[in-house]
This record gives sequence, C-alpha cells and structure tokens, in this order.
Amino acid sequence: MRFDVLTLFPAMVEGPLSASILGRARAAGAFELGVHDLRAHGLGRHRTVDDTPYGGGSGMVMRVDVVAAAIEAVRRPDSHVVLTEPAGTRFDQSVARRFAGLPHLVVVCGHYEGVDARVRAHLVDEVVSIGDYVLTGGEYAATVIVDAVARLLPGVLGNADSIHEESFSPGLALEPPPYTRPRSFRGWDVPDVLLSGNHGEVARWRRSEGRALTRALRPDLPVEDEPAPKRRRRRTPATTLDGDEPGR
Ligand code: 6GU
Repeated sequence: MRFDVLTLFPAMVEGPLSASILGRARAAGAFELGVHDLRAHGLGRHRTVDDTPYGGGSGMVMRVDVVAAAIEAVRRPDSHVVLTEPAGTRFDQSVARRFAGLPHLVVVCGHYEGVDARVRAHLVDEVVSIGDYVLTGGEYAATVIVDAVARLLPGVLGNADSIHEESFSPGLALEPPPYTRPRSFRGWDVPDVLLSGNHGEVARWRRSEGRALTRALRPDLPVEDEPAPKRRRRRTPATTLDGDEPGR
C-alpha cells in the first residue's frame, strides 16, 4: 500500500513515521509513504498557499487551486483522497481497517482557519476527524491515520496474531492488562493465573479481564457474551445448544 500526505509542515509527519516500528517497516518496503510540501504548489514568488476569507472573518483559508495542484500531482485512478478536518467523520478502528484494504491513500492536512470549501466538495472522497477536539492543523491527525492503517498491513508488525487479538477487534473491546517481571514489586503481585503455565486458564482469564475492563472503562462499547462452558458432545442431539426448540 502507498500513502501520500500533503502538508504545509512535512517534518511533523515525516519524523514520527520514520521512527520505531513504522520507520523500520517502511524502510523494509512493507508500505510506501510520500510526504509532500503543499508550498511546492504555492503561487508566485512567495509560494502563497492561503488567503483571507470571502465575506470577512478571522484567519486565513487554504486556497483550492493550490490544494488541487498538490492532489493532482499524486493522484492515481485508484486513489482514495481524504481531508483531515475537525468537521469530518470519526476515524476509528473500522475506518482504519477499511483504509488498510486500499491500494493508495492520499491524506490532505487541513490548516489555518480551514480549507476552501470547494476542496471538500469537489476534490476529496472523504473528510476525516480523529476526535472531538481542535488541533492547529491536520498533521497529527494524518500521522495517527497512517500509523493506525499501516500497522494493519502485512509485514508491518512482527506478530500477525497481535492484530487479531487486540483492542477493538470485533467482540474484543479492550485488551487485558499485561504483566512482566518482576513477579512482585512493592507488594504488587502478578496474578497467580499468569504464572500457572495453564494456557487454557490464562486464555480464559485474559478474555474475562478484557470484558471486565471494557464494561468498567468503556461501557459504550459492545462486549461479546461469555462463551457457554464447553459441554461434552451428546450422542443424541435432542435440542439446539441453548435448549430451545429447533427451528425458531
Ligand atoms: Cl483531522 N484536524 C484538526 N485541525 N483538528 C482535529 C482533527 C483534524 N481531528 C480532530 N481535531
């Protein structure tokens, strides 16, 4: 997958995405990322990218012609182009999964008081916000989006299982808490079950802790029902699993 980020402040995006896991994965070719300075498409000797709002008001507005040129320099027939603005649809794990299935994601970072409304209306496929707060610009939002999407791509995380067992996977809202050595610190002990060596018990404990954590911290998230205790297979299946009459 390829990402292209269009921004007035390339260093804000380039730096974080060159470090750590994503930096390594990018260098290894697990995904491609281009970070482009919108000012390269600015007008005149001063490479102007913004202007005062029609109708008056405070602040500056990013120009549609500049943004159009920047998008058109990277756009392909299979591109999905998103604009980051507080007034967008909420970016969450399901949007991340959807974006991870795309061949090319272009992220335009909004800035100043905003972007000329014709960008939203005619040049992008979608407007995305990362939460209900206002940032000075879309750079952190774009970085968050690229991180959340890239880590879902094959070859980015070492352990492919971790993306299936993690928070916000369907039916598993929050992850169970992790522990490592030391076993006891200031009298704070690691739960005995994790030291038991019983993988079945550990897996059950993790699921139940994850559910309890979700109910306590995020009551808004759905929690998958407790699995019914495993029963021996009956010789004569007289009823359906829950004992109700068949064929309901
Ligand atoms: Cl995408 N942009 C800005 N400027 N602020 C935000 C945002 C985006 N998402 C949340 N706040």
